[in-house]
Amino acid sequence: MRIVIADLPLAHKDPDRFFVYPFGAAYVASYAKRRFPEHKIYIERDPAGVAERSPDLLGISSLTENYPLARELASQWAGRIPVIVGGHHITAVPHDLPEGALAGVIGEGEEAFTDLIQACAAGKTDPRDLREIPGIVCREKGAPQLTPSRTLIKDLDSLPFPLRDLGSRSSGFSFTSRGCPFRCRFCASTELWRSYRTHSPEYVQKEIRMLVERHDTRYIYFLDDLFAAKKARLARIRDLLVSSGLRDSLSFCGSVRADVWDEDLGRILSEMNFRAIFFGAESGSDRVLSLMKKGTTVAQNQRVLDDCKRLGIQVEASFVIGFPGEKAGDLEMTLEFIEKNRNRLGRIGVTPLVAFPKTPVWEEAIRSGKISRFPPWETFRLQEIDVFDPKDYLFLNDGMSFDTFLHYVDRLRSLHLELNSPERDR
Ligand code: B12
Ligand code: SF4
Repeated sequence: MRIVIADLPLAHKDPDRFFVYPFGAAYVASYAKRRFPEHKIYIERDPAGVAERSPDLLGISSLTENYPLARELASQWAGRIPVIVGGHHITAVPHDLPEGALAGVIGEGEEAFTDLIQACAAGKTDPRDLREIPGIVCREKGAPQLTPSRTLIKDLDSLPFPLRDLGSRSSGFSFTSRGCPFRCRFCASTELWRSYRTHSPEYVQKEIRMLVERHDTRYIYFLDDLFAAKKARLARIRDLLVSSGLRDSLSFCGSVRADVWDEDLGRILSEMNFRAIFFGAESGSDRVLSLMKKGTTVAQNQRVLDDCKRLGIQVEASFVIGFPGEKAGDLEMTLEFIEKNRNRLGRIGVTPLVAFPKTPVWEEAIRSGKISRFPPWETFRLQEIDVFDPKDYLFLNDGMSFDTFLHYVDRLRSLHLELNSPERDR
């Protein structure tokens, strides 16, 4: 069989400027390749390019914002070949399975996808044949039916490295853990990964060695939700990279949280050659951090910025604005926090809140009638403040008027432009 996994683009983003490795498709593909060496498996990033690959089975990887595109692609192929949808959106809203698609995979995709390939290869494409496969959704008599949920893969090291066949772009990214131990109220990661699991430091070292030897990688961006969740694991990764000499030709960036940060962690990252960290500072107001159930404080955020300045690690901090309950005074504090830390911040991200399906803020907006269960998904897009279009935005905040919010959007946009200017000396 020829199997194509389409990783869908975002309508409003230039795929060249915003390229990041499509790990969902890449893990699912490498797992299936190992189990079925007889099948040909391709990742396709251009929906129009799917036909050129003459697929016998089509997988589609999609988030919420690009789900309308997933539905369109599914409808082009459904009825001709089996179509299987995976990723964050179908996981959170399984009842939204496109008409004609054979199945949706809920959550972690490697095992369910291979079970489905096996069924399709054996000609078992009636939904009744698929009832025994855990962790999927199928349509029976037109209505989406879920099978029992699937247990998560216990040993992440049993997974092969993700397929890296996108030429020179295959390098530079790694995903070393699944999930996050925390539960911020706006985060859509929790629903998919359910718990926090990690690859061992030895697996991480092996993958980094492969990236260096095969792809001549010099800089690695860890895409984990929270790379720095466990200090002991990081210390071991650092030791392995130092003792093997790999550290000397590499630098890194990855995510931290202010409440896991301490002097020791800063030292470990610095010794590992971390050039930059990403962290969700989210707000300059403790009241809003508490509404978000972020579990961190402004003082902790400040400490990360102070320590990183001293250590020479660049900080890229992100902020969420418009959270339900946030007031004008809170946004004033966020502005002040950013202004005061101008010389400690690298680039910043400021995004108006989007309530992604199944997050606690989504559930609350459904309960209060502010969102319907099947809204137009294309409006569920995180808009950086520099391209923010108020026409498309669903404002969920009762704590201030939309006009007041827009006033702060303008002020924050100016700061954003200044701090993110390519001419700025960081
Ligand atoms: C790194 C990251 C980014 C990077 C790279 C994105 C990318 N292309 O991978 C950047 C910063 C660019 C980014 C941008 C965006 N991101 Co982002 N991102 C992440 C993050 C932290 C990790 C993504 C990743 O690499 N995962 C690793 C792989 C292995 O996981 P996976 O893709 O989910 O795949 C598994 C399953 O979903 C399933 N699966 C996936 N595809 C398929 C296909 C088939 C056929 C099958 C069977 C199964 C299957 O099996 C896979 C393996 O088990 C996640 C949070 C998270 N930890 O998942 C958020 C997350 C996915 N991003 C999110 C969002 C909203 C976005 C943006 C839309 C924001 C925006 N408008 O700019 C864009 C979309 C960009 C894009 N086209 O993908 C949300 C998605 C919520 C939602 N319901 O849509 C998340 C969950 C963040 C959050 N915590 O809320 N993101
Ligand atoms: S720390 Fe980050 S990844 Fe973890 S729950 Fe909060 S927002 Fe999500």
